[in-house]
Amino acid sequence: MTSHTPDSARDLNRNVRREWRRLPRMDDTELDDLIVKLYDTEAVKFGTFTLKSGLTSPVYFDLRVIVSYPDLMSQVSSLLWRRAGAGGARFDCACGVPYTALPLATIFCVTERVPMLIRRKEAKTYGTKRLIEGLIRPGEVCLIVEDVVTSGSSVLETARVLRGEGLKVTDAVVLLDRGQGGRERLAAEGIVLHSVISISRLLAVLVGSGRIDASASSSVERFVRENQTCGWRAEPRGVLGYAQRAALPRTHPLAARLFTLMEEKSTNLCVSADVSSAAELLELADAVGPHVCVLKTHVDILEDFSPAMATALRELAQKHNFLIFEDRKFADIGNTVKHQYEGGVYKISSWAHMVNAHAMPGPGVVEGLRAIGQPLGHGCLLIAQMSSQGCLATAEYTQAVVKMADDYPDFVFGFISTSRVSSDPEHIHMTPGVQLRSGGDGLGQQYTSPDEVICSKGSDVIIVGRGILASSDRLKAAEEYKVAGWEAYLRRMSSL
Ligand code: S5P
Repeated sequence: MTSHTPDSARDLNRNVRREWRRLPRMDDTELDDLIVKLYDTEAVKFGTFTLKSGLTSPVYFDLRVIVSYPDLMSQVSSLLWRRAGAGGARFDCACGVPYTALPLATIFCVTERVPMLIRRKEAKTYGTKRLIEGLIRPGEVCLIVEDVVTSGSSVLETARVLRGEGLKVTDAVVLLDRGQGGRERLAAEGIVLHSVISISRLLAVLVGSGRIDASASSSVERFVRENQTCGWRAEPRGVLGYAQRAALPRTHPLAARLFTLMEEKSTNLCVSADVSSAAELLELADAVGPHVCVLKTHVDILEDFSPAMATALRELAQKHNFLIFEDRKFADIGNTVKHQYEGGVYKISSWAHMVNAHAMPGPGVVEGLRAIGQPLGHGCLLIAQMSSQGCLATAEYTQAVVKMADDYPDFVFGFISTSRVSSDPEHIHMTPGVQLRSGGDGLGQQYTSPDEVICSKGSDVIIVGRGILASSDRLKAAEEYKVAGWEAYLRRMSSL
């Protein structure tokens, strides 16, 4: 059903666009004040909540309550407007995602003189059977307004309906981004998400104002980290099997080799060879070699490292067709990591197919390593999340790591993470902190089962150390983990 936007409305839009530059900026105090008000009105609650998905969450957002606070409604809609403007959104009309964002969009549109559209949740069974109410002019750009974004699916649903009517959707503005992958999912569908409040800011302000304590804040951060929705479930390209991912044109050659050998050997197990003597390392590599895709080393734990040992390890990697991953966790300026990677006693770049790095120092760390490793055909994993309790990586940090990986496709081919953090199927995810039994080690390590890592978290490779090393029969234990990891992968593929 096509209608024409009256010329007067378009003129008003033009006026509105000119006004953007004159709008007062959002200052930090105003945002902090809003966050505290949201807490005080119980629009944000902390405790134990069962979500629609069945997940138990330490935080709950119920923005519906703010309709009872007119000042808050007005402040929120003004902030949404300013955020969209500051983010460079350009639009002809706006539509709120039903229902909570409807009144917000209404205030926003009336105050700023923007034509509004209303999306029906169900088409009427009589009359026009329209899904959208209001004047639709195909080709115009419609801004979507939302209260909270988790996976982005509500925004996408609204976008699909609007696009189905011939409208363009390029931007969405949201009061709160939970940092669980919605932004990436929307970006994949061509929609830029502008958020007024990020989860990390919300937590920092509530801790700072004494509303919540640091432990409530870290349990929310952990929840956010461990419940990323931008994984393989959300991204159809990510549901491909290992062999198909090996064949994608943008897959890094080392990742392609790894995906291929995983499929050939039916294994997604990486054994973490955290042993202290060269002889034990070589013996372990020879024993578990047929069952692993990657053997991970901490070369600085060895008491008797020698170049000859490194050569022998390379021969075993060749014999059993696995890759060697030196878990060096580089974290310095580019020039220093370059020397650490190439030189010193260990000369890591001469024998390890892959290494990993923290993104904390900024892109220089990748550039330093890449200068040495890329010409040798080596690759690097960035550490996006860690398995240890109290890990400081926030959702925003993890997203920044993913962005950094995207900038170096010829060297960075995946992540160390507790769950899938990139929806790009060319990226491989390797997850440590895996045991068949849950629990920890008393020093902060937290264990998750192979099934959860591969099926629920959407990761690709399980990294197992003491689950195998502490066993009296390491070979048998490795075989058990290999079967558990592979069966989880087959289940994941068959459940799609
Ligand atoms: O977040 C991390 C990242 C890594 S690489 N958590 C980890 O545990 N690791 C490494 O994985 C850690 O250094 C160790 O080598 C291995 C886990 O060993 P496990 O004995 O606890 O299985």
